[in-house]
Amino acid sequence: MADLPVGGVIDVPLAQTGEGIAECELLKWFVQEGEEVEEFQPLCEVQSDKATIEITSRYKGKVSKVLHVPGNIVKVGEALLRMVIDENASILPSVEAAQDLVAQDSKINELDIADSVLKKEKIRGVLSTPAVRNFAKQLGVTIEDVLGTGHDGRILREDILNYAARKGILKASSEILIEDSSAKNFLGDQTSPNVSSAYVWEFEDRSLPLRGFHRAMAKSMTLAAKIPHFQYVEEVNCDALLDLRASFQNEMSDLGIKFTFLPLLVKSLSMALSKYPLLNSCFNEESQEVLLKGSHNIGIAMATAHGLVVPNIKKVQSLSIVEITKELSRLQELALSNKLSSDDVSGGTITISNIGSIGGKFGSPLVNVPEVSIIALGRIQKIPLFDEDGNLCPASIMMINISSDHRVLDGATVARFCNEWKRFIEKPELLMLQMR
Ligand code: CAO
Repeated sequence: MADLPVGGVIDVPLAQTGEGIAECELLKWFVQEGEEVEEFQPLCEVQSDKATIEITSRYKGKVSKVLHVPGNIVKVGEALLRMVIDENASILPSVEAAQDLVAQDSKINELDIADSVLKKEKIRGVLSTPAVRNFAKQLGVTIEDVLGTGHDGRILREDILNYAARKGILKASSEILIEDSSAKNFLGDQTSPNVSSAYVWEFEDRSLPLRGFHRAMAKSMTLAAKIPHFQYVEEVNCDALLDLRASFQNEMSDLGIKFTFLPLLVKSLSMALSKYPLLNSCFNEESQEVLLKGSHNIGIAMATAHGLVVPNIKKVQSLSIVEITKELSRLQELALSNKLSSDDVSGGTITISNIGSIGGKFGSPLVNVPEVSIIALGRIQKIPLFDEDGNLCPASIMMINISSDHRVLDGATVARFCNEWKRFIEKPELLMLQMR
């Protein structure tokens, strides 16, 4: 470790925020120049490819200069701010020391960060300002039901907006966020290009720097496009799924959960994966090895105002449908407020993109590297079909498109897997035979 100045000026670097993370976007400052700072006091919030992370101070001292503005991309090891440190300060790592730390302790650091983020996420409470409470009241939202994403679990205005949008009390939160002037600060001045609010009547060219998850998507899709893919498309009859969902809604209303089709699809997917583990694998190009993953960590693509993010539901093979529903809801809430932890978005083994919840017959996505399969679900649509006796009858049909890494999977394996999954979706009672 380099010599440490005591009672002097020190540049505080951006330490490693997770394995393989080279840079982060500075989202916001919690401190300003001239402010006295305690050890462990939050300094700023940054966003990596994987998660939003609060950076806390290792020092007691005074901020003499902030070196970046929100929106800047800061490299790991680069100075974030300058501080005049307290005479009695203990250990004060320098930039070089932080970089050493990066090399040696990235794994530990990542776990620490994931842990601290998780701890923060677990804090549920009714910490909020009167204005936010009033806002919740106006919308008819019970504030106790809302997960606070502010400091120490504080419930913010955008938490209320996201919750209301998710529960269908309001239109999509992203639309409101853009319209809402206080929320403009939340998203930054830069309106996300994939979020529409009103019609735009300005015809000047504009340059939009890629930030946050959008930047990560650009990187990961460029990588994925190099992989030889093949697509397998199938139609699935969802009549039984619709009945089952209606039955869950009616019979289990006391659970206070909104059931959608997705948890049923996720559970039946896991069941089919148990028979075809090759679809739940990762490919290591360097060693030319396929790693069959023991857990079914099923990723769900979520388009948010902050970009596309894919949190995953861990160990689906051992979760009940109620547990999957609750976990999906937790992940969706955190995704909308940009508060997913790196644990939530790491370790996925296969991905579902339910594009049909927005619209469209089918999509043809690219795999989420190093996974080898991604499944796009189209919109469930009622169409006329001939039954076995040749009579026309209505059926709720959904197109599924399985995109796979052709270096690992062949068409026959995917077709067999799809037949199995389709059987579970069309006759969900079969799930009971195998469920543990
Ligand atoms: N076809 C028809 N209806 C569908 C559907 C589908 N494929 N998927 C969902 N729905 C319905 C739901 O049942 C629900 O209906 P009700 O309001 O009548 O109950 C409604 O659409 C809204 O569902 P939802 O989106 O809130 O919930 P979900 O569990 O189905 O999906 C989530 C959760 C997080 C995947 C979803 O909210 C979301 O973000 N979807 C966007 C998908 C996306 O961004 N894909 C990425 C594309 S780029 O790879």
